[in-house]
Amino acid sequence: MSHATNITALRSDFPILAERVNGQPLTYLDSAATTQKPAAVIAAIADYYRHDNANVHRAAHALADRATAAFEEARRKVQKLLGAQRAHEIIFTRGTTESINLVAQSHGGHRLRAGDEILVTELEHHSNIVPWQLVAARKGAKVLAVRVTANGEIDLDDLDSKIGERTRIVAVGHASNALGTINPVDEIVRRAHDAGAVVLIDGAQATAHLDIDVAALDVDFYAISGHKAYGPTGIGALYGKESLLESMPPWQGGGEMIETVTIEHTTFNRLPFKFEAGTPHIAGAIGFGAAIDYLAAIDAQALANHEATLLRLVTDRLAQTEGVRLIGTARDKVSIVSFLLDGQHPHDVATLLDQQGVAVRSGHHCAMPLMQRLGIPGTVRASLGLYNSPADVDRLVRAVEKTRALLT
Ligand code: C6P
Repeated sequence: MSHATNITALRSDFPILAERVNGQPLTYLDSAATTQKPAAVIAAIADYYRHDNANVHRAAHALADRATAAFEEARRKVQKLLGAQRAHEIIFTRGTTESINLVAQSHGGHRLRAGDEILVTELEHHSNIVPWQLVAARKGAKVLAVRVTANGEIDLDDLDSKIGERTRIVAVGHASNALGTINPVDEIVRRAHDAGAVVLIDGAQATAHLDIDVAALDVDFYAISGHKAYGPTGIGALYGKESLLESMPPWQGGGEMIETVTIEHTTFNRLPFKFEAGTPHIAGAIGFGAAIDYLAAIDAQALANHEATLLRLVTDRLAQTEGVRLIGTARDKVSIVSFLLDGQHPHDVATLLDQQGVAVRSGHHCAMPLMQRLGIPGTVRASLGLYNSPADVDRLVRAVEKTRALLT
């Protein structure tokens, strides 16, 4: 298959980018919240509902066969995306949040004992903190956090000092949604395994930007969301090592996840269905599969170069803009830049940027412990996707300059 190398030309694959907002052309810089969807993904979802819609794994009729085949094909696409060895190690979920809750409730609920420790970091999204607090409270376990340095990197010395014989689970993001920091997950997996802990990686912000290979990483669990990687909302996946998934009890009961049911007793279905109670988001999985195909047709090196160039450009331009303070200057970053403008509240800045057609996110980015650590209420965050261009960076910088003039 030939791979698209002209990344700039791909912008026209995204119909929404032709929208105007507040009377201005749209400059979409909020891809870390959710990416826009290419026409191929929108078409795959519509085609499924037009031609193949039926429930999966249940009926003997032709449409049910087609829907089931398409759904299981999507699972194999996720398997390939993550580098998993077996398709049944991929569990479809609503997204990263649900994937982490599944592991916390099922694995954590089953294995944790009073006094055990779960290690997260100060960089984590709330989705990789709160599920652990819930299970820790239930089991008498403790959640500890590794410190983050002033430039937004995980302090590996602090990690070493906090991993101990009570550590059962280490849960860490692959890339930070608030600052863009790429974490040294291979090193973290190694150190956690040396201490006998299992490792979950929150891959929400990695999927669209980084190569993922769960087998090479030897990670135990990896959680992702389709909508952060050009797929639809409401669908995501959990990768889990077969041996761990086999040892875990189901976490939700219902149809699909059973083998036999009597009023007194149930035996459970095999993997992955044991963890997929109820009718799944079939169209979502198919749309996610189409997004994976879309990404796979792009030259990975060209895409990485495009995003690295944009990140350098936006970082340099903002650093040179009067009144701007960059937050998070790690060496390795995905294309996310966080900043503050003079003493202005991030929400005020984002509102004025929106009036100029520039969509960014502002606030704590669901990372309140990180904001507390950095001593700030929040940031303005510009996050870039494959469809962004130097012209978008230019519009952002001009809008920031104008905003500063308006506010000061
Ligand atoms: N971050 C952002 O604007 P869900 O909502 O389940 O698809 O993903 C949750 C999640 C988990 N981990 C990380 C690192 C994330 O970035 C997110 C979602 C969005 O940054 C919405 S809060």
